[in-house]
Amino acid sequence: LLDVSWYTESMRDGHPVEILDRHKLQEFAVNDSEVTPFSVPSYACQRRSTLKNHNAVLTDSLSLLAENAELSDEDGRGVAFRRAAAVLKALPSAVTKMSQLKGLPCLGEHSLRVIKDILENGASSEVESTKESERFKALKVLTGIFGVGSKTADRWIREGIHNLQQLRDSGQTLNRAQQAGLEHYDDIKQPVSLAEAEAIRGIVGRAVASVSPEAQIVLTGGFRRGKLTGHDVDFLITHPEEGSEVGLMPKLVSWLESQGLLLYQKTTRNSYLEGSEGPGRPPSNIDRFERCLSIFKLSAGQTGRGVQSEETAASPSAAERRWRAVRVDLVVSPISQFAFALLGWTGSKLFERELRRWAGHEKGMSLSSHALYDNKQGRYIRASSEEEIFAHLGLEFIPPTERNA
Ligand code: DCT
Ligand code: MG
Repeated sequence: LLDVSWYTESMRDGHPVEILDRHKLQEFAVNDSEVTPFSVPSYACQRRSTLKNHNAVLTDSLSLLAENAELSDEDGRGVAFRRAAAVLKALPSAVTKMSQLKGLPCLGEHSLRVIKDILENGASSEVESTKESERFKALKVLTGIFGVGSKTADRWIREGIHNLQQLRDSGQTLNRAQQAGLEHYDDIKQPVSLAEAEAIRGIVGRAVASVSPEAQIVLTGGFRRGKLTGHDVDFLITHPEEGSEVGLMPKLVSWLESQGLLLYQKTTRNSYLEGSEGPGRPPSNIDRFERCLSIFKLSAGQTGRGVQSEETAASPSAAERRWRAVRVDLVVSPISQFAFALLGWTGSKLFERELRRWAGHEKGMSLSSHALYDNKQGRYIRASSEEEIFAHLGLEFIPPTERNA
């Protein structure tokens, strides 16, 4: 029914949020009547989360545990840590005492233990030992290769591969994405700057204009939320006339390839549309919503600020090469689904997950990056702007810069 990867994710999220009862909380609480507890709504999509974070030490620690859980295929634990970190990010000032956390949602026993450890000892022993663990370090390095997920990394680690050199020496068969990922590893692990994202926006914008003059392109992902760096650059492309977006992606990709701008690309048809012929989605919709995962070749001259990359023994620095590799995601959406696609691709990942959870649990609706379906009424709900979608969901509108949960 829905965009498959996101849907299964949100279904896994279906388990109830761990909220401590008063008795458990007492164990953690320092008895301090002067401290006013914070208060935040329980779903991240009900909160305004800017990039300002008064609790970075705590949220970095919880995010690291979330990352470790995700890399170990313990998604439930990962989500629990992500939700806890997001609650702390939303607080108006730094937490100094456990008693301030009384009554806050999404703070499970485990997260509270980590917070308490940091407040009392300056660091969490669990976070420190995770950081230092060989397994975590190996998982980070290997999944840092574009095209390598946690399952592949885990298999390699079990075969004794912990770093890039061991991988190169192992003779493992790599698919095309992984080969490109390994080749451009140093560039891809460098954050993409806003200037680089804007330069790529200009190039892709010109490419789109030349293959389909009326088509529109929007920068989505973290940069739309006001971030100054990202791990990639995300674009959403649409056409004002429904149906005219069909065939746009292959033309766009050919154009970019003919200019030598793509080091790697793989276009996939979105799984949501395959074989889906539900109401509001005629069979002719198939092929209309496509995604291209690419590695872009960005020349130094194109950003006007040079390229950022570190030199390694294996490859000459990006400065010497006068170009760097950048991960770029392109998505084409029909105009009828554009608002949903824009909302879905703006993120953050947790904000999206929480929107879907809110829709399902509180409103009996299914939200995806294509549509909103009312389960009770058995019908799709149309929307032509993000504002309308929030209104249909009974939520106050949260602008992109406040979706940094
Ligand atoms: N997205 C999502 N669920 C996923 C993957 C992606 O909801 N499983 C959405 C939210 C963000 C958007 O797609 C783009 O994804 P990323 O580029 O991974 O996230 P980002 O916020 O842009 O992060 P970064 O700034 O590091 O690129
Ligand atoms: Mg991104």
